Amino acid sequence: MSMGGRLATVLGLFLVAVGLVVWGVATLLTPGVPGGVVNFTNTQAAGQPVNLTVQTVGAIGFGSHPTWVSYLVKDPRTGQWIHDTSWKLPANTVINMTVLQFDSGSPLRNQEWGQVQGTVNGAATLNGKSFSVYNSNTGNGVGHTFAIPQLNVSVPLVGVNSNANVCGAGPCQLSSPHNVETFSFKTPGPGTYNWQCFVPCALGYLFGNGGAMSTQNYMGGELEVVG
Ligand SMILES: [Cu+2]
Repeated sequence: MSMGGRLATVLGLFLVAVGLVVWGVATLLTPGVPGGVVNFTNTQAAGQPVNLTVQTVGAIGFGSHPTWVSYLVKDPRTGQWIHDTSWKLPANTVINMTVLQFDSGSPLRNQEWGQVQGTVNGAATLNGKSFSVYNSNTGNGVGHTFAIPQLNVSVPLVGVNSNANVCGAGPCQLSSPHNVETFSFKTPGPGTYNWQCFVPCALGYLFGNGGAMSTQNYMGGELEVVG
């Protein structure tokens, strides 16, 4: 092979290696499954409340961690459930959340997490009934919380009866036992706000805090609030 040919081969291999490194880093930094960010900024007229529906499942059932607990979000356009916890929302807008809770629960380690905080009118509804605090030592306990620490929002998600035929793999269908919770919060000005579950719900991890609790798209995500 000529000198020029060898140089071209070396250069070509070098570029392939650089490409692989860039692709690898980009993949690591954006583990979001489809789409990256679910866009809720153009689903309704400007200034109108945004409807956002999620479900919480005891086991996601697919992907690289099928046994992990997870949130899923309903695509506002197609109605499909997608495994993506980064949502783009309009600023200074009321977000009407509906949570379909398919997971079982337990008594909370911290009773503070049983309080509804930071929502419009300080309350949430559980299967149609308004509540502002849930005693997790009663009933089926609490499975998860939906919390946005920077906005002081926190809502306990009440568990379903673990002896019932609990949905084993997401996305769960309405025919499986579930609780419906609704609440509203108002987005602030533009910025990035993290949201997460505070109940150490990652089975099999030290104190329940690893795995799904510390991985994007499972028990936490990002609100990308835009003007
Ligand atoms: Cu959780």
